[in-house]
Amino acid sequence: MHIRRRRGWEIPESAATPEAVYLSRREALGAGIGAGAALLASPLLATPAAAQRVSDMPDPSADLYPAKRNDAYALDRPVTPEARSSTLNNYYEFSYGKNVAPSMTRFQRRPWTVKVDGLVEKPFEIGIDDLLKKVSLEERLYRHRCVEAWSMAVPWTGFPMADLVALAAPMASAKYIQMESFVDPKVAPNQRDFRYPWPYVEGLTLEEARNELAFLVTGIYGKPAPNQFGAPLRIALPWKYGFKSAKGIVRFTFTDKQPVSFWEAVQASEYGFWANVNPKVAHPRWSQASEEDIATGNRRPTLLYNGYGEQVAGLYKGLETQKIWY
Ligand SMILES: Nc1nc2c(c(=O)[nH]1)N[C@H]1C(S)=C(S)[C@@H](COP(=O)(O)O)O[C@H]1N2
Ligand SMILES: [Mo]
Repeated sequence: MHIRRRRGWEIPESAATPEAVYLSRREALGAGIGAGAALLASPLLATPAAAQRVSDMPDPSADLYPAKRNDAYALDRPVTPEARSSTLNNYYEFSYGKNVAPSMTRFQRRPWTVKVDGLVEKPFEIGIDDLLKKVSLEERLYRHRCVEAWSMAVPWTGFPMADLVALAAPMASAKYIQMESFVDPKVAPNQRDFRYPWPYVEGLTLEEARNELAFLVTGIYGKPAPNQFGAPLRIALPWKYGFKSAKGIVRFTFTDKQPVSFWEAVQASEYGFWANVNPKVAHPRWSQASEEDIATGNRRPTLLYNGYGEQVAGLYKGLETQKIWY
């Protein structure tokens, strides 16, 4: 049996509860005896091998790619190869491990409806392809930093979150946006794990959502995003830890109350609302002073706001002394 050293980030965010530690250990030890039985029982996998899996269906928005690159967002490091970034993901609805794609065989990217509600002039629901007609896609090179102290750099395709805020026409009383991921336990096996408060929820202040960096992502590497990256709609907030960047988003609720995020609900002592990247504030389980590049394994010092201070520092004026980083 091939045994290798576990790296720090392989004791993942999902280990935030003792139950999850037990579960992942059982998964590792059990070598999938239970999982094997589940596969046999699965009607989807019992279909002829020639039948196309729903998760492999072509994306109807493929013609929109590649989108023009916006050169305002440059990198200080090479782009992470897709072979690496697409096999080291966090998507707990599907897997508590990092190789998520194989657990997504039942995921379907269409139909996909996005709901905009709460403190807005006219709440609405819109299909993802109609939403794509109302915005224009561009490509941006962004760094991405997980609180587990690993990082990558990728070419996302998407549109500014500010454009969605404009479509929503928030009322003056709206101060925050809550983002919700999809719920479908038939598709996402871990949503049957009632120890977690599904759906995955994240939140931003309205001011953060309007910041130029807040980017709603539909694609990566010049094509529609593969499922494990959070297709067909996720967000990228490169100055915050990765857990703020919800995947598989189906709802944006404008509110006057600070949203309680998924991880905050699980373990408030470890995860807070702001989650701005800060090398000086250690997470209880991970120093944030440096990070490991998932492509090269090299470590580099972590930068305040993940190096995006020029764009976002102004959002936090006067808050620096608060313990706001988790
Ligand atoms: N719905 C949902 N969104 C999620 C997560 C998740 O488990 N579920 N994980 C988060 C975490 S912890 C990180 S680091 C990023 C990972 O994004 P990537 O797999 O594209 O690198 O997605 C975030 N968004
Ligand atoms: Mo993360």
